[in-house]
Amino acid sequence: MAEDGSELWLRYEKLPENVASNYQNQIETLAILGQSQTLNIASDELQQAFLGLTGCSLKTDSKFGERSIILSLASNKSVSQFFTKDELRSVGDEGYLLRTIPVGKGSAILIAANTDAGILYGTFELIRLLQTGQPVYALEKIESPKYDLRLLNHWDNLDGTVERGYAGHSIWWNYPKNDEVVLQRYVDYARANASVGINGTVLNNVNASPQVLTDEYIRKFAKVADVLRPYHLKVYMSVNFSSPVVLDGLATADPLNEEVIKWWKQKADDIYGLIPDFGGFLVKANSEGQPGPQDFGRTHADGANMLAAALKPHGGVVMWRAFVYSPSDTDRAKQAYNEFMPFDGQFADNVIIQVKNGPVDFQPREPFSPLFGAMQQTPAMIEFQLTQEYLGFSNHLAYLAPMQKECFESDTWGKGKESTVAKTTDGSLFASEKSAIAAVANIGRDTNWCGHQFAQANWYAYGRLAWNHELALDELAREWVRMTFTLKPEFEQSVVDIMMRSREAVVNYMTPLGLHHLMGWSHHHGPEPWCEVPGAREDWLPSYFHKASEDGIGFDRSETGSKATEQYFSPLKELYNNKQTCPDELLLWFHHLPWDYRMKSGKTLWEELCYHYYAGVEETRLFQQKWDALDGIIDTERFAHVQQKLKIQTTEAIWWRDACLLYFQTFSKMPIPLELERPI
Ligand code: GCW
Repeated sequence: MAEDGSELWLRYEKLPENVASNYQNQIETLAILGQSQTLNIASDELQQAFLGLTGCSLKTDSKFGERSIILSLASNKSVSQFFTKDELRSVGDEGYLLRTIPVGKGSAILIAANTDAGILYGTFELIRLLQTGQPVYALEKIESPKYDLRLLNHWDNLDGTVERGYAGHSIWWNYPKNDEVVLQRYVDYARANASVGINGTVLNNVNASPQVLTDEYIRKFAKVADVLRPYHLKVYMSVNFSSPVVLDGLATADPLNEEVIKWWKQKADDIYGLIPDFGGFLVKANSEGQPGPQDFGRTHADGANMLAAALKPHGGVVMWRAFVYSPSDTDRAKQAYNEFMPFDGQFADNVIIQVKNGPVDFQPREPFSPLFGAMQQTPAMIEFQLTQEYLGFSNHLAYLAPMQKECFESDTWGKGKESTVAKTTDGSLFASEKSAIAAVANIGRDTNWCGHQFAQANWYAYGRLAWNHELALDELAREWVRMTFTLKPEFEQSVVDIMMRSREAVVNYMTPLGLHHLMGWSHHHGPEPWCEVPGAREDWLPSYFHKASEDGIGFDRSETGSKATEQYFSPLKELYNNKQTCPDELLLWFHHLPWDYRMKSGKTLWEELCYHYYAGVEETRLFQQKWDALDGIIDTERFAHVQQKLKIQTTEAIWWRDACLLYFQTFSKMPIPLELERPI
């Protein structure tokens, strides 16, 4: 067993003796009814897991009996008596039934599905139950995913660097030659994703190089696709809108030009010739300097629909990003909505609009993007960020599932009460051909994949939530801790507690009360609320967002300011508009308030700010204490790694707190409350 984190949560370490022997008594053989590469993978994984966890191997058989685990397509006659047609229909193409069935005088565990993919997902669910020490004698699960397309986006450049990557170089591009190691890495990547239900991956940066569409790179994509395919993981590509001009010298990339249309059609045909199950294109257009249809006086709909038409005959989709803003008088938080709403309903049915969870840019806390709930004629998908561009890189422990849950559960009021972001995107409120969700990956070539052992939890939990956004956060944390570290309750309790508090801690020491975008210029590391860059775009500077001056702090987006609140439905609009009802967590996102403004707590705004910044730092100290107390429970290597990271986190939390408060104090001219600065 490696102790470096390389196995992620798929560590099949021996369980405590009583748990292991319990499983041995209940499970003896593995019956595989059918033949396919995916079934072989499922069976190998289960055997490997069972052996590791119990110390005992499973005998395989083509028939089942008492104490079998049965992997079977539902169409197989010998299992069809164990479920109804309705149940089968309800699990769809990717779901499964996991059920204890009576066999002879005893019982067996049946994993049945309509497809091999469903069996693979069901197998990983059973493995998860075994790994976490759950009882398996009366299983009854009928599962299917909430989103159809569940993707990772890699911001990986072809030279091997990773934009906003903090875990080493790209796992996809520019490897030194060593095929075997690389291929094994891809297999492990595919296993990890299959184990949490992720079924698609974009292999290159949204700031896309046109080169990906050369034969050389299409072949490289195909090679990866061949490895990922049996794990039910499809490959997608980010494309550059100027590709026809750059690669083949066309005079224009105008999406209505015949030559251009033909060019993309041919490219799509070439890709599908090599990758028959290719997923589709992800496009960042007319955003942060990327080319797009607007360069030719055309619209987002013109651009997206042209690409969609090229992919349509092959069943591919276009994920068209709504991350657009330009230096203008309009509040940056309003721009995506303004640009996209006029086209709602004008996109082809295989276009999905990919919208960042918040209206600005992956900040530790933002309100949800007002496009959710508002775009009712065009499918919208959420884009989360797992790589911690704004949450301490791979140095800070920040369990992001609570942030994702906050977004899922936000009520948009788009169709009245309970029109949550989840429901407006998963196909349950607005009809869509395919519902989808994506997250920017935090994965690199580091041995432990994600830079920080705990960043693995974000990959894990994202996949699980994409499968079912209703899963409980602490449950998810608990299962990840058990799979990744140990079943020992004292460890689990402390570590789950740290995880559950961690995101709020980051918000507090970086950007409390709705503040945002206070980070360092360009690299985004550490605080720089004072940042000024001669000639720089105003909407890239922290002062654009915090607007601190002697009269107060915060961005007035209410009706007396930029009126961004108008992009939300009632009664949310009114709630945000009114500083009395606006939740504290978003107060300075929506309001500019004087330093002595009286908060709900009775404190002044300045004092409240100080309390939040100090509380954030205290939390990181608490995390250190809690972790230190666990010394000796897990392997030294991972223990020391986390211990060291937590030290950095505390140091940087202090840096954030002091930098922000001392800078803001130059305007507030108020003292830091004595009980904070000089605690007895
Ligand atoms: O968050 C910003 C990042 C850019 C990124 C961009 C985007 C890939 O700072 O690095 O570019 O968002 O999402 O397109």
